[in-house]
Amino acid sequence: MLLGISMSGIITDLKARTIIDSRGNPTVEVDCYVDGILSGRAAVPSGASTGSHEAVELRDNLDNWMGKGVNQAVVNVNTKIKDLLVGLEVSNQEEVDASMLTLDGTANKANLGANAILGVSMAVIRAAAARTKSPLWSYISKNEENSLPVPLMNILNGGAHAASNVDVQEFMVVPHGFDNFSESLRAGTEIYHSLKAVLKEEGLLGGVGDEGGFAPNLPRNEEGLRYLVGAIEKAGYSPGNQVSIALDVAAQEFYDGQNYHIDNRAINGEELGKLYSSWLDNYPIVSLEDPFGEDDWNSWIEFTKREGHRVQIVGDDLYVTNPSRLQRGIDNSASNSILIKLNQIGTVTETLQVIEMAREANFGIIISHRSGETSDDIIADISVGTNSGQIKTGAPARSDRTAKYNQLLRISETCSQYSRLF
Ligand code: 2PG
Ligand code: MG
Repeated sequence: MLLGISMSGIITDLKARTIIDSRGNPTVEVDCYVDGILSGRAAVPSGASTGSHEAVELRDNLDNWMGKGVNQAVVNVNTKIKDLLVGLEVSNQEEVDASMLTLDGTANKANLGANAILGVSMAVIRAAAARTKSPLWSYISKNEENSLPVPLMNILNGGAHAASNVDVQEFMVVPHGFDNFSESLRAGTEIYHSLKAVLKEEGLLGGVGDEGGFAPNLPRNEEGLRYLVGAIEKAGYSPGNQVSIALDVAAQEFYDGQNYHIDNRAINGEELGKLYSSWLDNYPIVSLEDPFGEDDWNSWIEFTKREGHRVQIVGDDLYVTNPSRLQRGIDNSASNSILIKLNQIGTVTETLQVIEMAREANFGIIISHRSGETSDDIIADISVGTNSGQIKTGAPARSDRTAKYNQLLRISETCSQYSRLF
């Protein structure tokens, strides 16, 4: 009780606005008021290599903002969603999310927009955690022993995230052989600087891609692997023992429904699988994301059967954080891991459910940013709170990426356990 007013934990207002993201595109930010006090704020990320099965990101398609305005999504929060949720208990996340799904009434959130719905869902869980005065990661946690995730750090960008000729979208370093998160982060950051020095020496240092990694033109995709190994060694670390490599091929981007166009060749799924096997033979690769197109299930199944024992095979565009697509993948052993992105499915509740489903199937779990990001760092707390073991959030450069790494450093002051993977 404060001045005779009962502090009930009720959502009293929601306020959305347009802000701009790391690529200069508009996105939705939402404030959640509880008992009249601003208690939670969240901003929604946005992808470039989006899977076609993702929930709908509502864009205005008008002349302004190059067609990418989110005014309708903002209006939806400030009118319909606000009317729906004001008066609900902020700690009842499942009811909040379920009410929005009912109001939307579509399978892919096309009506209100997944960007409107997710902004509210994230702001509400932040507000609920703030009311309990616990950090978000511990509010999410189910009283288990929580660990900091191993970072997958994207230091060389290609594909849809860069203007280069490189087909593979992300070349990441995975600093796994360290005792704690901060040492891993330091190693990954030193390797980022080593890579910069090597590329500069060879006259290959141009700009950076959307996720802060360097974006050189390379004669073949395999050269990216060679540069990463060189950068790991130059920074004084042992490739494979201390620091390994993860790739996000994002193969849908160069798949025409029949062939994959890579290294200036058109090859089928089987041949592409063989190319990956040769990379696995020659480089310390621990994780391979989206090696095939989002509906090329047969290639996924065949490759997982053949190589799943020696590498993490991660479905991103394949699963789009969607429980029915994940179920199909589990039933058919189409991969052994999943990438989790909140805005692919559109609510916190559904995201947490998909994480649990993946855990029960013994899948590896990576919580991920999008290529278009904001300073919102919720994925850091979600990765610790759900004990995902892995996080993918770009290069250790640019504030939109470092916001997440820096939040993990803060969390590590109270949660010192570290995942020992790979
Ligand atoms: C991915 C992501 C994030 P985008 O494919 O995994 O790195 O990219 O957000 O463009 O889909
Ligand atoms: Mg991906």
